[in-house]
Amino acid sequence: MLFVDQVRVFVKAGDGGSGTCSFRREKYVPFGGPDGGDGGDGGSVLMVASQRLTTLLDLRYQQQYKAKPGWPGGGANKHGRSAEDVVIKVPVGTVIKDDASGEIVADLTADGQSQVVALGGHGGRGNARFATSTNRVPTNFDPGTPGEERWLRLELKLLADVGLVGFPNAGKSTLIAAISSAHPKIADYPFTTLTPNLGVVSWGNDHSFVVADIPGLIEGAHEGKGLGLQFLRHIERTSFLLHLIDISEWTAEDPVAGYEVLRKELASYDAALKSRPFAVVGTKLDIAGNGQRLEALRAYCKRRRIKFFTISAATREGLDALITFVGQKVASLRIPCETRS
Ligand SMILES: Nc1nc2c(ncn2[C@@H]2O[C@H](COP(=O)(O)OP(=O)(O)OP(=O)(O)O)[C@@H](O)[C@H]2O)c(=O)[nH]1
Ligand SMILES: [Mg+2]
Repeated sequence: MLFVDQVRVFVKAGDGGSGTCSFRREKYVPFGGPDGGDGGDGGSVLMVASQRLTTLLDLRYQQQYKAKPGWPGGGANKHGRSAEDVVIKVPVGTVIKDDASGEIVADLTADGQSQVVALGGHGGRGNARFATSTNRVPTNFDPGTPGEERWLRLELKLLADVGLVGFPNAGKSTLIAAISSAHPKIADYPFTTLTPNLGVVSWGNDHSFVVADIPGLIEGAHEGKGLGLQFLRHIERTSFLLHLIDISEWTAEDPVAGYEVLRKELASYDAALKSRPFAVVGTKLDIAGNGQRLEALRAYCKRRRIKFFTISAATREGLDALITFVGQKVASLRIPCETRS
């Protein structure tokens, strides 16, 4: 399925229905008073977050959403019917921005959360409402107010606790497949993963956290090389990062240099992401050979006091220790700052 995480849409709410000018006409009742009813309200446009959706794809196909206007008022004090709201479903994690000002209209982070993005116009008053003791035959009425309209920019930012960041082929998808029930594509060529995957990892008695596996980064990603940095958007909301570095003997790149490139690319995307808590994970321990590359990375991390793990998703060595550490870390980071001792 196509993964779309950015779209522009136009929303237009319905105008309010016009009030009516009318007078009571009945047999044997001369001089019937004003009886023009009010117009109905125009329909609003709403966005609702739904857990069932994982992409903004539908909104790429339909770009314009218009609600109907309210019905005009009628004679005999009949109020016009209000129009129905138009409801647009979006995935949980959708940030709605006003396209012109860039201002955030809403950030829908919970299933069922909704936001009115274009408010329907109010129905106008009919002439019956203008009658006073001094003006018993008013002919004025309100036309109804226009519905709001604007262009919106939607950005999907997945909700996950932990982000996996690494070069292509580092073993990110293999790790998420080994520790959660996610089934991403895994292969020994770069850029196997083209769209983010989420996996729920259970640990301890009844704890869990959500991991996001995103497409690999390469040197120069900030200049658009490879798939660029666009997918880092999906780990912006994470509280913890894991940098996966391939330490197997067949890999040509130097693991320490690779780590430094990763950090540099992260920093060019967003300084806040660079200061996020993280740990380094040496992957493919089962094929580490004489362990020279592994030891070089371990020594480097030790010197810089960076938490370092080694794992093999193939033999599951080191996975339990990693999961427990990350689980505890995520739990401590989830506690709001005020209550943290
Ligand atoms: N022997 C061994 N091979 C592994 C291990 N983890 C991953 N691999 C292999 O490494 C290759 C790349 O793994 P992926 O999980 O697809 O790598 P990725 O980081 O998701 O790569 P991209 O999606 O391209 O960014 C695959 O052939 C995996 O089978 C491991 O622990 N041991
Ligand atoms: Mg992958």
